[in-house]
Formats: sequence, structure tokens, C-alpha cells
Amino acid sequence: MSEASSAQPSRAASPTPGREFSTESYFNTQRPPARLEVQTEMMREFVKKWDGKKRVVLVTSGGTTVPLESNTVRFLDNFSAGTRGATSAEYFLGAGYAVIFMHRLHSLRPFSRHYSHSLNPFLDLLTISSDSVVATPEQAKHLLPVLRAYNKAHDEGTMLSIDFQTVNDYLWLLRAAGTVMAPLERRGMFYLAAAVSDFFLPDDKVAEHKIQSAKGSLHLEMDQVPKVLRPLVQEWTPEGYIVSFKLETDDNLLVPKARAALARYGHQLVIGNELHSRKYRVVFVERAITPPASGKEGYFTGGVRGLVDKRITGAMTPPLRGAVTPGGGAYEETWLELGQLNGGDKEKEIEEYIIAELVARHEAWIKAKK
Ligand code: PAZ
Repeated sequence: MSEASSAQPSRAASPTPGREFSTESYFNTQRPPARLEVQTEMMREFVKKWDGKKRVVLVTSGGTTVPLESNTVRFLDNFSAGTRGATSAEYFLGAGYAVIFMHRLHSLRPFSRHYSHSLNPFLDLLTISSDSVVATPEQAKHLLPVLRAYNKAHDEGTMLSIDFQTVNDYLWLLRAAGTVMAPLERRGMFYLAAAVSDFFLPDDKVAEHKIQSAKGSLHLEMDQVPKVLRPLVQEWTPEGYIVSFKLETDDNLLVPKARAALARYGHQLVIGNELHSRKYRVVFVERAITPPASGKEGYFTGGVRGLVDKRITGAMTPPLRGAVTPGGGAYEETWLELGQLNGGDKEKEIEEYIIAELVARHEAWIKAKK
């Protein structure tokens, strides 16, 4: 049995309802998913195969569910089609990484995402020629590079797909991935783009059978999901390069929340994105290595509880770098905006630029150790 799956839950030991589960109490009380051991072994083999040959990235993608019944008819879901994760995985492969693509079952996947049934149904690509089926010349032009990259990844075995459905599956798998990737040390990257529920129903609160409406209204009290970024950073994979995402619907919260996450968990980078602009604008927030002199355009100063919240300079037009220097800590922001990066070519995808930035940072992170 793998390290990740060896903890057997004691179903009686769940903390008081409504309390926040610690990571330890979570894994001691919640049942592991049925395929955890098999999936852990697949990840272990994959990491072993590529260790020393390629850098390895774990990409998490799509939303997690919270089932209301163990024979599940109904569940709560998290928004996310898996576009960010699937697109990013393609660019990581293109940049020479081996990719563990940990995704929500039936969410978008690298390569096939170009032909999703709703946006670009594959039957529309095809035409009948005599008795055979071929892609139309116009479609073939788009399909060719996608198919080449897909075949390459398939033939070389550079991508491993691992699926999850519930937030519980996700948490167990993340712990397993962190553990099996630890030997990669700095050569491993974590790109946590999945939209993970903050709340869940512990096993002992989940109804076994379909909840009956005859009982009237439904009251749910959910518990908080443990903040697993902390053990990921501090215990499971202390050397990995860890990138988390922060989704907000209020632009003004992006940077402060991203800084707070960095201060709280101590990882390398938070990518902030706002719901409606996420496909063309993101902000990288990280600790500044060399705090620049204050007073320059695009820089920040001030601070509250070690975090900076006051912008003192003029408008920031991305991409630019800003930094803050609150009592010892310093944060740097890099905005990426599609229109500014490629002269307004809307065919481009922001993930291309995100991954290029990350590859450079990962390289620097690896070199900094030597
Ligand atoms: O899958 P998608 O492309 O529709 O959305 C991507 C995203 C917004 C879920 C992702 O970029 C992200 O921010 N994930 C983390 C969400 C969170 O704050 O939990």
C-alpha cells in the first residue's frame, strides 16, 4: 500500500459539526476513493519514468463536486469547464514537460478541447469523399498541428491523465501526487488550476439514499475543507515549485487575497484571475527577490498586518511589475493581458504566455538551489 493511501479512516472520529477540519483529522476520518492506490501507482511510475529526463508538472483542472447522498443523485458543483487546465497542459507539453493532468471526470482535456461537443462539434469538421470520411481542407489546416501534438504526447507517453469527481477524491489525490513528486525536488511543479470546493459534507453527514422531498425543505450544514496547500508546501513536497490560482469576482480583491495566500502558505506564486476577464487577463503575485526602490511607477507601499493594501502610484497598465516592501516582506506583481501581449490577436491564448513565464521562473527556481 502506498504512503498516501495507508491511512485508514476511523469513521467515528469526525470533529464537532461546523468546525474546521485539520488536514490530519480530515484524512483520519474521511474515506479514500476506491481507485486511490491504482492512481497513486500510476503517478509514481510516471514520475519514475521521467525523473532526470524531463521536468514534471502536475496540472489540476476542472471543478470538484460535493455529493449530498452516498448513492449520489444530487451534488453541489464548482464552476469550471477545465479550459485553463487543459489549455495549460498543452503548453507545458510543448515546453518539454511531462504532465500529470489531474482533472474532473468529463471536463475539457488537452487537444480534444479544441473539438468540444458544444463549441466545435467534431461532425462539423468532416465531409464525405466517395466512401470515406475526411476533414474539410479548412478544418484540416487547424486540425493538423493539434493532431501532431496529440500524437507526439501519446507516442512518447508524456502525459498521464488522472480523474477525480468529488472534493474528497481531489484532496486524497493531491496528497498522493505531492508525495510521489517529492523526490523530484525542485524539478517538480504544481499548477493548481482546479476550482476546489471550500466546503464539504463529511462522510458521517452524507445521507445514504436519495434525500426525500416529502420531509420539506432541505437544511445543509457543511464543514470547511482543510487548507491543504499548507501541508503540500511544508510536508508533502517541500521543494516543489508551487503555483496556486485565486479566482475572485471583484477585481479589487485579487491582489490582496493572492498576497494573503502567499503569506499564509509560503509557496512560490499565486495567479489571480477575475471571473469575467480570466481568459485575457491574469496577475502573477509572488515574493519579490530584490525589492526595488520605492516611488517608481507601478510600485506599492504601505502595509497592514504584514500585507500591503495601498497602491500609491498611478494606473498600472499590464504587463508590468509592481512591488511592495512591508516590514521585511516584499511582493511583486506581474500583470499579463492578452491584447497587450500579442497586439490584439484574439486567436492567441493567455495560457501560452502564462506557461512561458512559469517555465522561466521554474528554471530560475531550480538554478537558485545549485
Ligand atoms: O476552467 P476554467 O478555464 O473555466 O476556469 C479556470 C479557473 C477560473 C477555475 C482557474 O483559473 C482558477 O482560478 N482556479 C482556482 C479557483 C479558486 O480560487 O479556487
